Amino acid sequence: MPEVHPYGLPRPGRTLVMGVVNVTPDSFSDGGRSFAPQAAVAHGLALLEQGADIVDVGGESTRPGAARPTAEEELRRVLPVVRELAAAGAVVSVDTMRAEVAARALDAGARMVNDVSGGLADAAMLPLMARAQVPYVLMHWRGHSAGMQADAVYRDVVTDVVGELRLRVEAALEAGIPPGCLVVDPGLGFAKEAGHNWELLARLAEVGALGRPVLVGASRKSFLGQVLADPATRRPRPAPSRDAATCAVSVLAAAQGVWCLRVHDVASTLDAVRVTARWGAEAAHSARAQR
Ligand code: PMM
Repeated sequence: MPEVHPYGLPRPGRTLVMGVVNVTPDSFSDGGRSFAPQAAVAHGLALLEQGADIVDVGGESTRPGAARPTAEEELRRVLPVVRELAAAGAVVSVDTMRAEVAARALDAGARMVNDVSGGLADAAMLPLMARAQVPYVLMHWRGHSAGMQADAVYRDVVTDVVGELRLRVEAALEAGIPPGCLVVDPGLGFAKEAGHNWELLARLAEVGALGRPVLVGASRKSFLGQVLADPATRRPRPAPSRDAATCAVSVLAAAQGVWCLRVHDVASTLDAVRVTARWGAEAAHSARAQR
């Protein structure tokens, strides 16, 4: 994985932990628990207390099949939450595909933009990010949630995802976004079947070969629920009970040098990445001593 860091964000010497604050009525993984702006702010503050390096505030559910809110509704959901969390000292990322929402959130104190469409959903997004010059996550994406699982067709999922992400990085650079702002994300669960997600995780180094910091969002996703299915009923494990599995993915991804993990349960992943960093430092030290 590349040893590069996006401009202006914390560098604690380990993988960063981004806590999820969904301001949506229908997020699959927390059942819309933080929907009311005040509840979302309280949730964000709790994640900060747990040690989140970044809090990611989103007002659009990207659950497969989800309908989109209007831009006005998305703004109504995210702006008060961004404003309050930024005022409380949080490094706030805004999870949006809309340039207007990104711009207003940056004005309200957000310091980073997480665009699950990699700049494909809104033609105004890349020019905005070229002007804003803040960290910008380009996620692999093939279309809006309503029909995205029909696009989960690949020759070789890792080669195809890396190739499509490379095109997004090139488009971002051509638009004038500084390379030091760009982060890439393989987009687990977005136009991906469970097997595709596992293949991407097992071959994360190929995503890192794009030369940009890598963000991974595996937290509580359904491919983990499938692995943990009840052996008797074959029913997948429900989302709120997938945190230990998420933590296992966090360890394995951090050990591969992933820059940031986007998770719901910050405390467990923070412990995991701290242990992984300590282990990695010891392994590097031993390797040097044996030389
Ligand atoms: N996943 C979700 C939402 N935003 N952003 C990035 N960069 N990567 C992801 O994998 C990602 C994301 C969907 O998960 P949620 O509904 O649990 O927030």
